[in-house]
Amino acid sequence: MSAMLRCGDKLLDLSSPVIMGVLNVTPDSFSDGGRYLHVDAALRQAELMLREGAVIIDIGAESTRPNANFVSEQQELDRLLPVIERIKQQLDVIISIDTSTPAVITEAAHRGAGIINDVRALQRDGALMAAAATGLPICLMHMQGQPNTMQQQPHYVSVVDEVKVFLQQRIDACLAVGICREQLLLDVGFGFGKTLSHNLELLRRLTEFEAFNLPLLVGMSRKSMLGTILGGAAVDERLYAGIAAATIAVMNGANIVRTHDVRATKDAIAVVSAMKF
Ligand code: 7PJ
Repeated sequence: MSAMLRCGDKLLDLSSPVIMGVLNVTPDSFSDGGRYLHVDAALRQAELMLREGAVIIDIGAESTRPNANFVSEQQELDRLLPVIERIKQQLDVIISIDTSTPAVITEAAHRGAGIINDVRALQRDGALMAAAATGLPICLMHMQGQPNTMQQQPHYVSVVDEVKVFLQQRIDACLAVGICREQLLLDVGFGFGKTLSHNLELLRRLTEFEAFNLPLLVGMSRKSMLGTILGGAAVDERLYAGIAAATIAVMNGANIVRTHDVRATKDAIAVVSAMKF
């Protein structure tokens, strides 16, 4: 795996693990919905995460929680583009865009986004071509099913094998449209069509995904898998469990940790880095 990733006009150093801070510009995200709808508030939150040690800010306008409202392409553009422009103007940070929508991929790249993060791994019509045209790094994430129904009855014969096969298929689809392998990042998609035991098996066996020789991104921050482990802890009671999960992920090979809790997660992974890298 290459230690340096070109993200538009910025370089991402992956020689040790880094933090991707989550910035939702949705009115209905499960943990911080509604708070950063306004551009100023979004900028302040990005600034805070940057000060706390985030290297990437991941901006999303579509909530993928079960029963989230559908977001149109226009709504996504309206929510995201002003925030991207403002952060790009004001802060020295890599902007990642959490989207599956081709027009959003294209417009975000024009405004200086550095990474495309797609929970649907570029499976929407036109997304592969749109992403290829940007030349930016792309995170391919595994999900079983669709966001509104994915947690109803997740089923796998072997979750690790099935996620590997899916990711390989999406890598091949990217290569077929001229995307370079070196542009790709992989994510097993914790919580996306997975039971607690599926999530735990993926976390325990995350090292196997190092065989792809591509950077691994993980996101478990505040997710319901942590709430379940804790016997029903609410979203705002999952911080310490999230730190433990992020620590294990980094010990098992994760290169980028996507989190709402930047400061705490950064300190935890610093311990792993000090030991390992
Ligand atoms: C993930 C994501 C994740 C990547 C979300 C939430 C749900 N992108 N976008 N990986 N999760 N790459 O934050 O709980 O796990 S949205």
